[in-house]
Amino acid sequence: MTRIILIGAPVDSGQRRAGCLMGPAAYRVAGLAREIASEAHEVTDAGDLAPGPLPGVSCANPAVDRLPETVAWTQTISAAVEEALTAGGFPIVMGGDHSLALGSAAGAARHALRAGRPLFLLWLDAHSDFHTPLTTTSGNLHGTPLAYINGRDGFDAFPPFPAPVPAERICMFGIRSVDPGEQAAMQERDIAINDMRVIDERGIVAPLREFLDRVRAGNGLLHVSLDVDFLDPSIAPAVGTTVPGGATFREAHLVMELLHESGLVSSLDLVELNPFLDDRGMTARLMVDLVGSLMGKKVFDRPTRAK
Ligand code: HAR
Ligand code: MN
Ligand code: MN
Ligand code: MN
Repeated sequence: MTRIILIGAPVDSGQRRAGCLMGPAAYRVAGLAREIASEAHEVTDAGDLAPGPLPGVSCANPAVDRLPETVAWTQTISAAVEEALTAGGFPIVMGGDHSLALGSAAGAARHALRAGRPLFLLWLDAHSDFHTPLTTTSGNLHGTPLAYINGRDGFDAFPPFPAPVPAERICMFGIRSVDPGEQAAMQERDIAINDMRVIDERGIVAPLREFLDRVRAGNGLLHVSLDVDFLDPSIAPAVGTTVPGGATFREAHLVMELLHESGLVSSLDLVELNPFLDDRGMTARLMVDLVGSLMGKKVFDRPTRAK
């Protein structure tokens, strides 16, 4: 049994379409706590966070939108995630847009640093989110968290990332939208990029097992960041940045089932759900079902055989 701590993070400063701030409420309505409890885990809902006072920060790139608000959220979320992990819990951050991962990953990194263990990152997303505040042309900071986590320059307005995660410990799945500025930076680094082409050719299991083997061998902690747009828009319409050709229902569940079996995941983000764009709650419900699989739900409990 794991002690799950739900943390509401109604962040919407990382992008310009209103609605992500309703995300935590939608997860509650869709029964996230119930789903987790039904897999015999203890679950506490810590309620919703609020950002602290706005810091007086600015950025050389005039396109950047709502920087002070995003920095304030980063500090609040980082502290909450670190506290949950230190208390022996498994934090699930209910977003909110993907800029919340600037904070959740920082909190996980600070905890890992103190535990003397390496942090690994699994990024499930249509987008690579590898911009810095200096390279983004949209100015939407939800496109930047992975660059912050990897320790790229350009984040002077933010608290320094505690123990940046090297490329070899980062793995992306579902990628099908990369901006030219991100492309160049990613090509210089040894990140495992399982874009949709790789998933089409190899399936999702082999590349995921390769990554999980590395996490296990390194005795690592694993932070998983699940962006709604990882999923194909036909099954998950409630997101502002849909990209066709995403993960199928079964591919997504399979990822969660393998993650459960691995026992390696230590914290999770659920990001980019915009309930205002949903179709009768289908996306919120699918996200809740995916968490169910991560918590150990299966159709048939097979007797364990020697492998
Ligand atoms: N790369 C684009 C930008 O920087 C789109 C980023 C969209 N990001 C998310 N999260 N929706 O993955 O604006
Ligand atoms: Mn994202
Ligand atoms: Mn995305
Ligand atoms: Mn279980």
